[in-house]
Amino acid sequence: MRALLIVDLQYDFLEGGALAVPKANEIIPVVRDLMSKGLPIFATQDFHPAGHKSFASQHEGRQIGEMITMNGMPQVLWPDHCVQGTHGAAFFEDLEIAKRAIVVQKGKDVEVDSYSGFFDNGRRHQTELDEFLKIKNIQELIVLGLATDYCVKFTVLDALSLGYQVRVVTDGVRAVNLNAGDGERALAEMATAGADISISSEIKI
Ligand code: VGL
Ligand code: ZN
Repeated sequence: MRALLIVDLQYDFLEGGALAVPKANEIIPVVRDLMSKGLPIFATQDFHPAGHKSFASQHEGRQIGEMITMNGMPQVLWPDHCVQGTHGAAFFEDLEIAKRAIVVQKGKDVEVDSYSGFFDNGRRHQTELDEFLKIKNIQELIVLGLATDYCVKFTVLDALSLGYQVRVVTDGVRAVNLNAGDGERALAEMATAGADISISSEIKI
């Protein structure tokens, strides 16, 4: 059984948001179209407590976009974003994701970041996503959302490692591109790990 997996389609990653991903709003019609096909829909939501340690604001003298070591792991420092209870953390309303999708929240531990919808970055804790997919007998995921080089990439790599078949929709994702080419490199990495990379028009449902 196939399902859509929509990654972090939240106001803070869209145009005008705190961590706006370039051209993010271009994916909205693609997501809308695929959501109309009758597939089961799952969605991840980046959902940080205020003062999350991935925020540059919590590290004196550090800048947004800088790389630090946090709990022994490399960590990019982000602007404050997707803070629980704020508008920026909400899903893009028009698509009615909260109503139509099974939602899994991540990034709720103040000490550790969580790009993947399945595990935190230290792979110490697992979310409910794998369990929810198994309950619905899903083996194949069609993945869209934000951002290609962070949450999409790590969600896809974990999905593959858990044995799911994965298709990434190129016109349904956009990258932060802190370094030029990060998005393209992320897609190449996902393909090498076994993901199919397709434009939405090639996906027949
Ligand atoms: C994301 C950076 C920080 C993402 C989330 O959704 O790709 N990126 N938090
Ligand atoms: Zn985040």
